[in-house]
Amino acid sequence: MVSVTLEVPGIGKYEQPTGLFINNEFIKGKKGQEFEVINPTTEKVICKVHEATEEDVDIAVAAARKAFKNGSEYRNMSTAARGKLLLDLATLFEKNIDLLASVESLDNGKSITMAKGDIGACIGCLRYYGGWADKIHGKVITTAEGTFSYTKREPIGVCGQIIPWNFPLLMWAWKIAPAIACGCTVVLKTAEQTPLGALVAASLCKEAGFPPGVVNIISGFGKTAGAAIASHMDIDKVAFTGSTFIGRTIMKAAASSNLKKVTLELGGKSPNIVFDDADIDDAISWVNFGIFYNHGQCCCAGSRIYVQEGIYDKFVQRFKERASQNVVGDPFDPKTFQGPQVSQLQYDRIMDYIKIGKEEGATVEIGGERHGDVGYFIKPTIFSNVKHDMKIMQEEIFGPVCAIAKFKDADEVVEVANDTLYGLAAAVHTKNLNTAIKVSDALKAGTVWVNSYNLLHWSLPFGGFRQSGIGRELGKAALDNYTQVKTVSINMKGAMF
Ligand code: TXE
Repeated sequence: MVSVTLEVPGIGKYEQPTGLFINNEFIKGKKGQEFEVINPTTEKVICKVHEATEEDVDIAVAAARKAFKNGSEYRNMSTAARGKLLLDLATLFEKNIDLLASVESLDNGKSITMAKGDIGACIGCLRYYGGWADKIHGKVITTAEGTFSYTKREPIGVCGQIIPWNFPLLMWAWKIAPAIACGCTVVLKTAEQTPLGALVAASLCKEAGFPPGVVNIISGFGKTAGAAIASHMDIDKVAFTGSTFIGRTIMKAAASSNLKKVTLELGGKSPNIVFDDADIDDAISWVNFGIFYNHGQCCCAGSRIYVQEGIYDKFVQRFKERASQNVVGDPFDPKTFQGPQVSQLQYDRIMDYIKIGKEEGATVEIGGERHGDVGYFIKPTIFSNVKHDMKIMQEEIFGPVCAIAKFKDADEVVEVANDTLYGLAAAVHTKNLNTAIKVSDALKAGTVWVNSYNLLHWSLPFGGFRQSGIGRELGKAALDNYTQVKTVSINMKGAMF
């Protein structure tokens, strides 16, 4: 195995795989290149991992294609046996929860408490899709006497999957689990910032008994390995989570190569709406969680906060007090709520937006600056007096920064909430059932939470309206992404013409 010995707080020494996971082995890349993985808390190098280039993508795709061939060990498995692979993998995640969570915190900077929550959600997702594997059916469709027609849901084939760095293991599970439930094989590229947890998880796939070539995990960069996946002629489907900009690139590459099927989960600028009649304490708690959870690095982050005029002043004051209490610091301290941003680049992007917000004339209620001297930490930042056309109200910041604005009534708030390119998520806080339903109906978003925020569940479809994406992940809906319908029509009446 290509690996290094690392030390993780709370775990001690462990063997971190660093190779490309192809055919159930950790191997070096063809060009022999490696890249550094940085600890965002200390800004120091954790280790180097092997880098996949175009040639390695070809090798991984060939392995996945071979595993997908009719008559292969994988294709000969019963659907229940395939489901059991995911169930066994879930059990191994459970056994290794401390290791997986610690590696995730080290690599990404998220607090250990949140990382454990992520692994719990991975386990739920793996089990959920393990349960689906033997329940994916077609239909019998009657058209006329003497004909017999049915549909089957067949696996799409070799799937390329490209994931981001904000939830490295959770995105891994969201992508791998439905693909395997449907009988596909996978070449997954992790984000260059956070390759470590996925490689540990890859070794658990082998331990769970996945046949070689079914799951292949490669570390590498977007412009090389990612682009090679998107334009590969022998990949049948690409699933991507990341920026809207790169989502568009991937769709173009898919269109100009082999028209592979595409699903995209992209950016957002989600509105979080608080009405006068909401329970103010609960609403503040959810608004705080909605934007500052995972350091604001959530595609569905509630970054635009609209508060009705009757409670606006009280809300801003109390929200400031609440957010100031969020513990920012060492991810391995169980009391920590917010760790560092993932990278220098993300830190710089966010600080740039903070500067722009100040220059545009918004008021910094709290934060607006770096936290500490080392690590990519940014203080929770709340802007008020934000106008609708300001950049900080329009563009995805992807950090612990939110903008608050006042509104008069439901019509006005729906209008501004919907005036965005995005449509991933939204929330409404009110005690009035009619308001909750009417406003949820009017909001253009793939998910609307009422009196909560960020409550995702593996059985609930998740994805974007408009430029927030194409297709839905999670729930039964994700099975559509990894299967295609075949119609078989049998004529039982002899020649007709
Ligand atoms: O994203 P990229 P970045 C948003 C967020 C953030 C911004 C930039 O606003 O500030 O995107 O983040 C791979 N062909 N989100 O630069 O570049 C890349 O290697 C194929 C929202 O990190 O989209 C990584 O694996 N792949 C988001 C993945 O795409 C390419 C999560 C995401 O990187 C590629 C992350 C290419 N040409 C960022 N270029 C969400 N929806 O949750 C890059 N990649």
